[in-house]
Order: sequence, then C-alpha cells, then structure tokens
Amino acid sequence: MSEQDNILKLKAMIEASDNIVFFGGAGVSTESGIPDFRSETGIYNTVHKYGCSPEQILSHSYFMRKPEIFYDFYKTTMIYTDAEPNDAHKALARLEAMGKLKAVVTQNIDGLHQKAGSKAVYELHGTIMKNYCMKCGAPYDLEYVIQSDGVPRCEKCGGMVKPDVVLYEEGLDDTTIRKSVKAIAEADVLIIGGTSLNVYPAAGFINYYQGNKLVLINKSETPYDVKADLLIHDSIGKVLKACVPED
Ligand code: CNA
Repeated sequence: MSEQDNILKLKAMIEASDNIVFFGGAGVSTESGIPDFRSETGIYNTVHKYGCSPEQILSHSYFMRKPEIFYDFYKTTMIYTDAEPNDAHKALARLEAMGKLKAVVTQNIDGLHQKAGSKAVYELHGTIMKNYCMKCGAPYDLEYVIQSDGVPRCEKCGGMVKPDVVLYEEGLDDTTIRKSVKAIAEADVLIIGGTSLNVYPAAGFINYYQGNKLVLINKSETPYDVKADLLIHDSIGKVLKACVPED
C-alpha cells in the first residue's frame, strides 16, 4: 500500500471509532529531541563511556551498588528539561479531547504526553517527574533531583532519593498494569507506535487486544509486524499529524 493509502486507511479507522487506545514507547519522543534506546542514534549505540550497558546501569542492583554512577548516567541521558511535546503527543491529546481516544499506555518516563494535554496516561515504567526518599517516603520533584550534587539525599532524614521509574529487575505497578490491560482489552482500535516491542512485560500487554484494527507505526521492524492489520514504517509524528486534523 502507498503512504497515502495508509494514511487514508488510518484516518477512516479513527473517524469510525470512539474507543481508541495508544500504546507507545521511546520512539514517540525522538521527534522532541529525546534519544530512544535501540535506534542507530539511540542511547545503546551512543553511550560507551561507562564501561557497561545502559540496561546494567538502569537496574535496581546497580542503582543500590553505585548510585553515583547511576545518577551521572541518569541525569545526562534520561532527563531533557527543554523537551516539548511533538506532533505525535499533540495529535494523541487532540484525539482524547475529541472523545475518541480512551488511554495512552506508555513505556516513556518523560511526561510529554501530559505536557501535551493528555489526561488518561498510564506510565508503565513510571516517571522522572516524581521521586521519593527510600527511607521515609518524602516526595521530591524533578528540579530537586537535577539541582542536587550527585546523589540526591532527603532533606528530612538523609535517605537516598530514588526516581519513581521502574528500573530493570523491578516490578511494574499493579494498578497501572490493571488499567492498561483493561483499556487494551476493551479497545476497538489499538495504535502501537514508536516502540521496538522488546521490553517485557510491557510489550506483552498488547496481546490482550481482541479487535481486528491493530495499527503499528514504527520506523523499524518489530516482532509484532506480522500481527498488524495496518503496518506503517514511518515517522509517528508525521503520520498522526496527517490523520488527526488540528481543527
Ligand atoms: P526502543 O527499544 O528504543 O525502541 C524505539 C523504537 O521507536 C525503535 O524501533 C525505532 O525504530 C522507533 N522510532 C524511533 N523514532 C521514531 C519515530 N520518530 N517514529 C516512529 N518510530 C520511531 O524503545 P522502547 O520504548 O520500545 O523500549 C522501552 C524502554 C525505553 C522503556 O523502558 C522506556 O522507559 C525507555 N526509554 C524511554 C525514553 C523516554 O521516556 N522518552 C527514552 C529512552 C528510553
């Protein structure tokens, strides 16, 4: 199918539905200037100075063992305070405001969907916006983490402050899982985009979809390409902007 046919088909699916769910990942935010993990320009290919993989550094055991290196990596490669929502985030927020999109289920931790105006956002891997003291539970915002020299410490009890992001080796939040699975299972149209579908258990949640309008928009191939009813290998910002008119 031509690029134009794909856009027309997706447009028709969106027009006909008021129960769309979006499932996305790091590729949704690359057009905002935040690198993903697995693209050629992604963090896995560009960060070598730490002598171990980003997956190792972003694990719970590494965080506990070497918090100084964890925070050096985390602050320089995972936090982008100047990033703004791009055409993909904005189109999804418009779809929700139109009453068509029921939820955004995201693996991203950057908070850009909310910044674009989306309300029903299920953050499977948590968010950089929230942080808490591991000892007394006191909450801290992103600014506190950025401003701290090295490892942020609780000003009340001196405990180590941890980002509310799900590190490798950690489990996902039960409530977020339940809401995400319910939204996907009940969806009429499931749009998946900007994710390599390599990170589990998150990627497996799309198997709860029961409909026959599974749309996959991703620049590179994924293990789920064969399951897509509509497969678009292109920029997610460009495709969603073309399918969701601004007014
Ligand atoms: P990934 O494994 O890096 O895959 C990203 C996918 O997106 C790749 O297949 C790319 O081809 C594709 N892609 C990149 N840019 C675009 C684009 N503009 N349009 C369409 N497709 C594009 O990332 P996943 O999300 O699949 O992996 C899950 C990890 C990445 C989660 O744990 C995230 O927390 C983590 N992550 C999040 C962010 C963020 O919050 N912005 C950034 C980097 C990593």
